[in-house]
Amino acid sequence: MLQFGACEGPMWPRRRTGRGKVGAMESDALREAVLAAVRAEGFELAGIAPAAAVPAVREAANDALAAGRLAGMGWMDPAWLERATDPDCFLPGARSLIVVALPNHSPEPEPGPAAGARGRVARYARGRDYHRVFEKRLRRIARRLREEFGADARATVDYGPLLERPYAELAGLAWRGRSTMALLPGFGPWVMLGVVATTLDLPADAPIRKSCGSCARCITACPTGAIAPDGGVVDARRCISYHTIENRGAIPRELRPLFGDWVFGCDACLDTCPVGQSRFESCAEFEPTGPDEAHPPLAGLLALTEETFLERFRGRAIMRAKRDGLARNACIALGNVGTADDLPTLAGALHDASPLIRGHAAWAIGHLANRCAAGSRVRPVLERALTEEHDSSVREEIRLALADLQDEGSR
Ligand code: B12
Ligand code: SF4
Ligand code: SF4
Repeated sequence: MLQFGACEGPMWPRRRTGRGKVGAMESDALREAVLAAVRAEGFELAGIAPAAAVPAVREAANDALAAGRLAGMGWMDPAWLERATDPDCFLPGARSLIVVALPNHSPEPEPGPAAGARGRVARYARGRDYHRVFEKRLRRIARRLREEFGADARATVDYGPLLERPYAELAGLAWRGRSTMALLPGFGPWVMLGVVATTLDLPADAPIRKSCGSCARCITACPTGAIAPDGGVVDARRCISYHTIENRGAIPRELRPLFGDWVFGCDACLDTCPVGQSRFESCAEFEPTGPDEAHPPLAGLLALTEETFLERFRGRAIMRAKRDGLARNACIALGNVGTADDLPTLAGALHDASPLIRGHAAWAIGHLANRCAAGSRVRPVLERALTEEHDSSVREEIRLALADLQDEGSR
């Protein structure tokens, strides 16, 4: 019985539909014609998976949800996970999933002029928003499948709901790494994924039979210990990527010192992966146009207003963090990698309109002052802020920062 209000309908096998005007075409010839249409849109990396439900993945995802490992991503409820693991819900009558990938390991830009402490943006988010990079091309493929192949078709990148990584495995494109990333031969984890579901019945690719073997580098490299000791599971509650992108509230205090300079996403488990270390060309649209997109000056992020945030990040994945989220992340990064010269910037952020920023600025002032032996210099700043602050959560942050503050003589 289907639960959680999932879509109704048979699981597998399903009815054959949509052969349309290519009904007589040999299936191998049909597959080649479809893949040619996919390649014509610039997707050299593509594979075909049967549009089958994946109940084992659903179960694992529901376990993650029940254990709290999906943190605050409330949209991933059991009904969402049910739909995201059954392509028939995404496209009724779906028979095949065309899974495509675009490489995103763009080269590091030349270092910019000295601009104080800089943060770090995950590679996938340095250029154009990947949703936009994929969407137009995927929609054009779906249109061709409808118009030229007489089939139904529907495209997605990310939002589906459709879990993309398990289908990349089934499409013979990738295998699953301990970091939970889909690893592509030659490219490792450095690809973004997209899917076109279609009612065409296309011969599927054979899954790649590979595993991480004895490697556990991503598990060791994760700064926050978010990957389970045996791998294969990420606990979003500890994941820097989750917190800097999806979390709209306060970042757990004990994790903040571990964030380093990350202000949007995190590549630590990808950077360390030995798969795909050979050089390859990345999709040009993922390349940053300058150093500030990869390593933005942190003071500049704290100075953003809602308007300047929109102006600067429109069309880029960073929009997802929103202005307050990005400024919160910048506070933490400044606390971790800034110098005593950044204390006035953080003191200014104690007057930000957002309590989220004021609270994180208080933490960052305390953390940075302890790092640079400037405790006695900032103590009066925090004490004054405490007398002026009305928000209880910010008052608590200031109190904790004061309690942790080390005066120079006490070091
Ligand atoms: C939500 C989400 C996140 C969340 C949660 C990720 C997570 N690991 O749970 C957060 C914000 C933390 C995140 C982070 C990142 N993400 Co993300 N994310 C997604 C999204 C939208 C849904 C994934 C999801 O539902 N996760 C929920 C958990 C439960 O699923 P899971 O870990 O993927 O797999 C579970 C089960 O499905 C099961 N499982 C998986 N495969 C199989 C197979 C079998 C046989 C079985 C039994 C079980 C099983 O094991 C896990 C159980 O815990 C997908 C896009 C999509 N629609 O699929 C992108 C996606 C997975 N993310 C992507 C990227 C690039 C990232 C980051 C690298 C971004 C960054 N640099 O900061 C990090 C990497 C973190 C990591 N190590 O996974 C890419 C991955 C590409 C690739 N090569 O794998 C995707 C596919 C987006 C895209 N369109 O390209 N992401
Ligand atoms: S993205 Fe960063 S924090 Fe999240 S699992 Fe990978 S290394 Fe750990
Ligand atoms: S770092 Fe090692 S264990 Fe982790 S995904 Fe890559 S190959 Fe697998």
